[in-house]
Amino acid sequence: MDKHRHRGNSRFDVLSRWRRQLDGGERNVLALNVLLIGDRQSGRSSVGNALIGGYEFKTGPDVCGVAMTTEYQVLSRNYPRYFRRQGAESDLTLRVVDTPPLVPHPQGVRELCPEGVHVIVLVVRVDATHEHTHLEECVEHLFGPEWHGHALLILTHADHLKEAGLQPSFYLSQTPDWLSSLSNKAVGGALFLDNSCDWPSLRGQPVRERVLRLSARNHHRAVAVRTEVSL
Ligand SMILES: Nc1nc2c(ncn2[C@@H]2O[C@H](COP(=O)(O)OP(=O)(O)OP(=O)(O)O)[C@@H](O)[C@H]2O)c(=O)[nH]1
Ligand SMILES: [Mg+2]
Repeated sequence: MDKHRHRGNSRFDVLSRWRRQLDGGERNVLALNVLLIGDRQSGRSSVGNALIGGYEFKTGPDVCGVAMTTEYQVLSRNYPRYFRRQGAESDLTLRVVDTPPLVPHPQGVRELCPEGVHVIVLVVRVDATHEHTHLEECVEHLFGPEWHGHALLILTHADHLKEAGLQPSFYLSQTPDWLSSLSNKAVGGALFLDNSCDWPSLRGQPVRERVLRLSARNHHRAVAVRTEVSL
């Protein structure tokens, strides 16, 4: 096997994500696949909207226990001249994949992201941590232990924390074992998000920055969804 290949990635794949554009000057484009995973009503679609800086992902309360999001949805957003790399300006294109609650089907994710996922966003509500969501088992099933290096934990409904006068650091020190485990294993760390305020483009800024930083840490290598053979 080619020693540079790693779960569907090769140097060629990595380089091919950097392409040239000719719209008044050449610049690079980095395209990242971002997968949202979380329990019903965790705030996944709202996090998706923050990432794309819009309202295209449908959000709202569940109806009679049925999630608002029942099918996969992919939305892309290009951020022109978002960062500099090796002295050149680069666009950032985020391909955000919203999923039905928990247990996304490996085949579904593979079809939407055949080249793999760069960043896995685990979405948990700060006020729903008493419900053990088995999020870790779910992400481990999809990606194997490699998920750690690609995961970012987003704790939504941070406004409820503010209202209760709780500091994020105190909150994290008091979380149940399943959430501490997620937060310790996710290399991208934990980020608190209040989706009830500001424009999505504004509140999405720190999320996009974390996504980019985490992906850069992995040299923009994607993690592939496990197949039956790799299990
Ligand atoms: N107060 C507050 N409400 C939020 C926050 N994030 C999401 N919501 C609301 O919570 C509800 C669920 O948010 P969604 O983003 O639709 O959650 P979801 O996980 O995609 O939901 P399903 O697709 O039904 O599983 C919506 O009414 C949102 O407006 C937040 O940070 N604070
Ligand atoms: Mg949704």
